[in-house]
Amino acid sequence: MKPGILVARAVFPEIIERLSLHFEVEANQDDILFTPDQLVAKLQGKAGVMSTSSSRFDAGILARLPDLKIVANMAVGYDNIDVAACTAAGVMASNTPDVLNETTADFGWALLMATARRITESEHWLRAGKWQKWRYDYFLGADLHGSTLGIIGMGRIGQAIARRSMGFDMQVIYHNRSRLSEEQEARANNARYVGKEELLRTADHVVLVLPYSAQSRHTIGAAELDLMKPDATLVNLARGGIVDDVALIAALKAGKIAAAGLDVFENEPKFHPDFLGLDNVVLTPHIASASAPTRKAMANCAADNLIAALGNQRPPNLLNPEVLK
Ligand code: 8YV
Repeated sequence: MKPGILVARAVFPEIIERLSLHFEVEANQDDILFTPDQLVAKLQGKAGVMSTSSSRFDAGILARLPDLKIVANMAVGYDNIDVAACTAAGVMASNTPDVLNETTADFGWALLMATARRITESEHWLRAGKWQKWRYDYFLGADLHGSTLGIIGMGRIGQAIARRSMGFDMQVIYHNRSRLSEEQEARANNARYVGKEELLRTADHVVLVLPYSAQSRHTIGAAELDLMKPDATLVNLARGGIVDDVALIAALKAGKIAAAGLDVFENEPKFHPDFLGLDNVVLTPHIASASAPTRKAMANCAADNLIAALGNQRPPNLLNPEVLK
C-alpha cells in the first residue's frame, strides 16, 4: 500500500501526477487555506505533507499528528516550521534551497529598480491621465550605477544579488551572521563585510534577504531607519516581520528614507493599509520566486524530499538530520 500524503496547497498538476506514482495523494487543487484544525483533520493517517509558508507546524500541531513522518516545505524559508519540535516528534523537515536563488535575485533587482526609479508611481500617474508635458523634475529617482548596495543576509540569494551589481559598477557592503570566505566575497562583487550600523549609514540601497526568526524580527525598526540616508531605498524580499511596518510607514511619510520596495508583509496576505496611501512604495504579493521554471523546480524539490523520506532514503534537503539518529 502506498503511503498517504497531503499536498496542502494547489500546485502544478504534473507534480500531483508525479507524487501519485509513489503515494496516495490528497491534493488541495481548490487551494483552500486550511485552518490549523482543518490541516490536522486532513493529515490524520498521512505520512507526509507538502507545505508552503502559510501553514504552521509547531509542537501543538505535531502532537496531534502521530503518523506524520515529513513536512516538506515548498520554500527555502522555513520559519513556519518549528524544526526542534519536529525533531522532538520524530518528524523530518525539509525546504527547497538553491533552486530559487537566481529567480529571487532577478526579482530583487526588479524591485530595486522599480523603487529607485519610481516606475510604478510614474506609471500610475500616466494611467491617471496626468501627463500633459515633460518637466525636468518629474519623478527624479536615485541612481543605481555607481551607488553602494547594502545587503543584510548574505546567503545564497544575497550573493546572487551582489553578483548582479557588477554590471552597475556598484560597491557592495553586507552584514550577515558570519563573514563569507574571501573567495565568496570576491565572487559577490568584492563585497565588504561591515556592521549593521555602518551598512545602514553608508548604503544608498538596502536589500533584506535574511531568514526570519524571533531574533531577526524587526531587524529594521525606527532606530535603524533613522540611520539610513534620506535618499536611500529599502527592499524587503525576506519576510514581512523583518521590518517594523509602523516605523517604516512613519519613516516614509517623514522623508527619513526615499522609498521602499516590499514583496513580503508581516501578516500577508494582509498588510498595513497605510502603505496604500504612500506613493513612494512598490508593493508586490510575495512573488520573488514566481517564474514558472523556478516554481516547478521548487515543487519538484519538495517532491524529491517526500519521495526520499517515505522511501527510507535521506531527503536531500533535510533540515534536522539528528532526527535520523
Ligand atoms: C515561497 C519564499 O514561494 O522560498 C521562500 O522562502 O518565500 C517563497 O519563495 C513561499 O514562501 C511559498 O512557500
